[in-house]
Amino acid sequence: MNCTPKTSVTVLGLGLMGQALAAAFLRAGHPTTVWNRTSAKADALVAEGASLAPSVGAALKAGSLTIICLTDYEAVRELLRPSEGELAGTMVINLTSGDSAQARAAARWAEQHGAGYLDGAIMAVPPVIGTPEALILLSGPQAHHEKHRAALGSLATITYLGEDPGLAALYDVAGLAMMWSVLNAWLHGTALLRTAGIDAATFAPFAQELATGVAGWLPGYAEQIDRGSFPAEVSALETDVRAMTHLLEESEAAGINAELPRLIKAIADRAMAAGHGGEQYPVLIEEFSKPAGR
Ligand code: FVH
Repeated sequence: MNCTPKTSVTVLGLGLMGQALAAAFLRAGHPTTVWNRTSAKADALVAEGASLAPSVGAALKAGSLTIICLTDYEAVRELLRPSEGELAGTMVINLTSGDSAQARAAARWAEQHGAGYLDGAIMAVPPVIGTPEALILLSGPQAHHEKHRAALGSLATITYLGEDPGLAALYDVAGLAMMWSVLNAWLHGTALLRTAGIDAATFAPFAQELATGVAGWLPGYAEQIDRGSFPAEVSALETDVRAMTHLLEESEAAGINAELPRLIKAIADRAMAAGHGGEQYPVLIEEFSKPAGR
């Protein structure tokens, strides 16, 4: 039997994700206090043993650790401002999605009010919270992370990224760029194949294998980017650009949306015009690292 005393926790915000977080704490045996603007969303958790705090201020004082998971940072501001006098001496971990500037501003604000603060990003859907499959990224003072990582381990696998409180949000949006780019590429390929009567389910396994293969190139390409040297070891950009023309022309001829191939080619064309045609694909990092068209 594990007799280690469990950290008392508070969860502010009981949307789909907040409810999953609170339920995972309860399952792991943490004394759990909850609060939500719409209090009925706490009913099932209270039935499972959570305590419902009568106010945000009381909720902040109830746990040695407060998790916040609301729609956005504007909601976090609206929620905490009236109770800012209660923040001193509390420890807040904000798992609300946002950007790095919002995370850094929230960290400064919490610090000014005497609260410890870590910012986090949840890379998981509610049903997997409480399992190692769920991933939570955290950033902010390392001492806070070390103190609270055991309790946070009841929610997910925790990856600590560093002292800059904006890092979790930055990784989060970088991950979103990956996710939507891969999905859009797959949707474009699916739309092309459907013009020949091939359905999405037939293309999906082929696309999956392709995506896995491309993912395997990343460490080598990352080395080139970090060295700032892009020798064409397997293919030159000018060869890729010829294939981009096939993609664009095929898409236009098929009468499907050609915005994605046009964008792909426009970025590569700029790198070609800047004299990088003989180098390898990751040389495009130079185009991705400045505003479009400069
Ligand atoms: N659900 C998911 O799959 C994900 C995946 C990864 C990241 N997230 C982020 O988690 C945040 C919350 O998401 P959610 O799915 O729990 O969202 P909702 O179910 O819509 O719940 C929103 C909660 O926020 C409360 N709220 C909104 N505005 C205010 C406010 N001004 N004052 C106080 N509370 C506010 C809302 O309260 P109520 O409407 O129930 O009264 C909910 O508790 C989000 O950042 C995702 O990006 C989710």
